[in-house]
Amino acid sequence: MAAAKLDGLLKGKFRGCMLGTLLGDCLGAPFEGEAGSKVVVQKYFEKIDGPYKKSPQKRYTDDTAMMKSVAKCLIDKPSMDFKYLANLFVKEYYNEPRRGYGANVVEVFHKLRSSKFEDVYKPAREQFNGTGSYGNGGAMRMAPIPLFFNNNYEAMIEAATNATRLTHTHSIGINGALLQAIAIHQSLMLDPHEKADHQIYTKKLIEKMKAIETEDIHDLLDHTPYQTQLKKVAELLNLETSKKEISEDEVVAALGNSIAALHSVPTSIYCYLKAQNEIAGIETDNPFRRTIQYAISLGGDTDTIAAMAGSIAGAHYGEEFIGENLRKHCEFVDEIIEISDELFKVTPIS
Ligand code: RVK
Ligand code: MG
Ligand code: MG
Repeated sequence: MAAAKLDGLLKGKFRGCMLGTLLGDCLGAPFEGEAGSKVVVQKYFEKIDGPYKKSPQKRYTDDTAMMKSVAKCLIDKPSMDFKYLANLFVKEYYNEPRRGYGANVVEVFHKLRSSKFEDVYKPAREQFNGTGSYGNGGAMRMAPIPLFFNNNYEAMIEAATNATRLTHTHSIGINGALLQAIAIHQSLMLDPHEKADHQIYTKKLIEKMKAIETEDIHDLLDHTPYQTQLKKVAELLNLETSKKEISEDEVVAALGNSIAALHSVPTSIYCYLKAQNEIAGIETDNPFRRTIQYAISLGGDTDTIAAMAGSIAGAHYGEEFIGENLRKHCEFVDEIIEISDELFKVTPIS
């Protein structure tokens, strides 16, 4: 393909991925903590994806707020200055504290500020009696990192690890963020008009997690928990290929829908892969909408699971698959496109 065309394709994928986080977050947030219902969520999407009626825009939450800081850090300091990133997270939080942050992470921000950012990794390390947070807060803000480091896998892993360690030091929290980065990286390489082969896609993820899950995890019996979850993702998708319908309850029982990274990052990957095909009860031809609509239908941590699934789907399909109607209902769309274009501008393209 000609270089200019490839350039345009990648720019659209940057926008798609960043918008994927924003739209999943804004549209999923009203359902956070609920039990999940395909019927209710289908009606909700019919309204917002139907003829436009002016209504208050849905607000983004901590997921987008923190992703914004990761992007700004890469734009201002492309060599990645993690002290600067910690400052951006804290500044963002104190500017707008009511964005639905996790309880633990707020304590980390207080400690970072009161210690004057002396050792930016120390406050997170001290949380939960020294085990650190296993929440999905590292994973939810990942999008800009695999975009910026799309040409350098090793540098992506290092940056994703350090960007997460500022708030999450439990290996479940860190490895969940790495898995999210790897999934976005994989989807970025796909043709927007072709489906990913779910068997190949999950096999590649499992291989990559094999190189990452090498240490014992003190409070878990299974020391390769992400590989275990990814195998379940593959099994569920295989069952569906052989025409067995899997209910939302079965998905939640197998993969989870909680704030824990282990029980939300593999779930998001499943939502994205499953939503490449039609899903009973989800009436749309658009695979991006289907991804976030299905993610929200699972209930639980809806803003974050939809944001993570949305950013993986957006990296695959690009912004042309993200409809105008959905965009109009979310705040900050124009700003995210601007940030995404700035990120694209500073990204080394070989
Ligand atoms: C509110 C015990 C632990 C733990 C550990 C639990 C926003 C705690 C976003 C903690 C995302 C919560 C989400 C979240 C992102 C974590 N032992 N419990 N070792 N580690 N927890 O505070 O940024 O929605 O109950 O670090 O990961 O939309 O409060 O925040 O859904 O997980 O929060 O962990 O949260 P935090 P986060
Ligand atoms: Mg949130
Ligand atoms: Mg959430």
